[in-house]
Amino acid sequence: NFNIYGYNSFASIQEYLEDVARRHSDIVKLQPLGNSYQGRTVKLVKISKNPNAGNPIIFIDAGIHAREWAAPAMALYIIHRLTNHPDGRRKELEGVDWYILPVVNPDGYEFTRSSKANRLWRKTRSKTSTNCLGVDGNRNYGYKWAVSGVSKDPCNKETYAGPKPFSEPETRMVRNVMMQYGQRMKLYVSLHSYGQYLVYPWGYTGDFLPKEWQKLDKMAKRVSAAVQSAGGAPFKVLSAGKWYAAAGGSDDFAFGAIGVPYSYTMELTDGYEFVFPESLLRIVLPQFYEGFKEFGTQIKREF
Ligand code: 0X9
Ligand code: ZN
Repeated sequence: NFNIYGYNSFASIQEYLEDVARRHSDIVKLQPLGNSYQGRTVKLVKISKNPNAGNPIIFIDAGIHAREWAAPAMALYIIHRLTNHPDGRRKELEGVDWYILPVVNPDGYEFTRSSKANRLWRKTRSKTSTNCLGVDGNRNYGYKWAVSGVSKDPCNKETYAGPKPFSEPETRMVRNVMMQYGQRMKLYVSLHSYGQYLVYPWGYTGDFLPKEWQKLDKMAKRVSAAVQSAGGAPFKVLSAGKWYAAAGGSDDFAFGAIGVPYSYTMELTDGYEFVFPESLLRIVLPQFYEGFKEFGTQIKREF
């Protein structure tokens, strides 16, 4: 019952991933990273034609925010396209390895699927106080943690930063991937929705930019142009902090703590806020995919 152009349950996503790994065992490996707070196993999908070549790695994650369903759908579509190339050549895999984590926060994701009343849940589902559940995973990373754009109140449903950096098993799993492969990681993209923004560090402040901002800006604009050429809506390209400052994001951690040279948060879709119609996925996912091909081309060219 898995539908690549649909919104799938976490269980059917897991089955799909196992199936892809079985059907394409020459290029796909699943690496279990650990368990979510409620015990769901989170798996990293590693796609490579030559895992021993030391190729640059593109790391994409999705679904840290529970309600942003377009993001896991995009991550899964990227896996689908990288493994089902029409002419069998898989140009995107030449000289670049793709590591994809389609659902970082499966507990939150399943909670948003469980009833209409829960559809707009954002955080994890950990018990953080006597009365309230959940931490905003994208305020929980340990770089400039909690210096801006966060709530310290566990009952805040949007931006509670957590009791300490990396309090959540979900953010620790992403951190561990970055620490394990960080030296080879040349691009990190965290998929979110909504609004068609492609933003780069710093996220914790809008007062200044990293010295490399022009390279970050240029690559993002090329990606946006590629999506537009495919008929998609362009992305607004700027630093995350100039959009609005918020600390503890995964993009700043990848860039500032790990040293990943290109790091982005990509806010997919526009016009429907968090509830993007399932029927439109078959239109937008292929358009966005052209942007990821462009990311691959740029990374191959530079590294
Ligand atoms: O606020 C966020 O976490 C992201 N937007 S969302 O609507 N998906 O919640 C933007 C994060 C941008 N990056 C940083 N502020 N570090
Ligand atoms: Zn988000």
